[in-house]
Amino acid sequence: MTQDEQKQAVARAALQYVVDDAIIGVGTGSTANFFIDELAGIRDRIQGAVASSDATAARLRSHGIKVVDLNDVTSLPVYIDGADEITPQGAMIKGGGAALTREKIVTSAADKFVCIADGSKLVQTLGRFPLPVEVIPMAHAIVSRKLAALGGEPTLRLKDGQPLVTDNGCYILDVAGLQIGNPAQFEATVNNIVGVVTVGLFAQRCADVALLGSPDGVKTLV
Ligand code: ABF
Repeated sequence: MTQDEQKQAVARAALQYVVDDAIIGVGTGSTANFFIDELAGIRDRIQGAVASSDATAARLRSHGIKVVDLNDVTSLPVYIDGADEITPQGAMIKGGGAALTREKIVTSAADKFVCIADGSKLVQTLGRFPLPVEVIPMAHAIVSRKLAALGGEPTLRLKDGQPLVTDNGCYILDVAGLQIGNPAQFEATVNNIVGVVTVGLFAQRCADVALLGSPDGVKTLV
């Protein structure tokens, strides 16, 4: 199976976790987009979806799926989203799609986090993918220095030559050169740096289920 075929297969497999008559959380990225396209086929079974980005909200609406404000729900039975890296224990690096803050917020409201990813995302140790860190614009230089002091190689994410601005009006530092042996501890450390909005480590709250593509089908982890 190609990478896209794996993404489509795990997106289709994730439909089994959709709860009838519920409002569900939906993530961001190409794999999440495959899921949204599959969800369209059963859109009458759900009441709507909370989106983790403006891009996801637009795609949901294009399929006639009602987009619900997170402030209008008390909890979500399930959140389905991709990842940039995931360990066999379900700890993830997320944020390659610049939606890490809203993804983490929606994750926090979900009873069950179902991660969907092609097999290339499975790693034993997180860090080969540069760790995204969303920061308040005025603090990107000082946070960058503090991340370098932790052993990272931070780079300000650019778009068309200018700092990329997230849906929340913030910047992103991508931190290369890390081997994150204790993801939950490193998540707490980076969270405590003043000026950091969100670190793209999902380890204090891992995926509850991981559907991973492989050359011979979908494997369920965690
Ligand atoms: C999103 O899924 C992001 O956190 C992450 O960057 C992305 C993975 O992208 P893709 O599914 O396109 O590989 O949740």
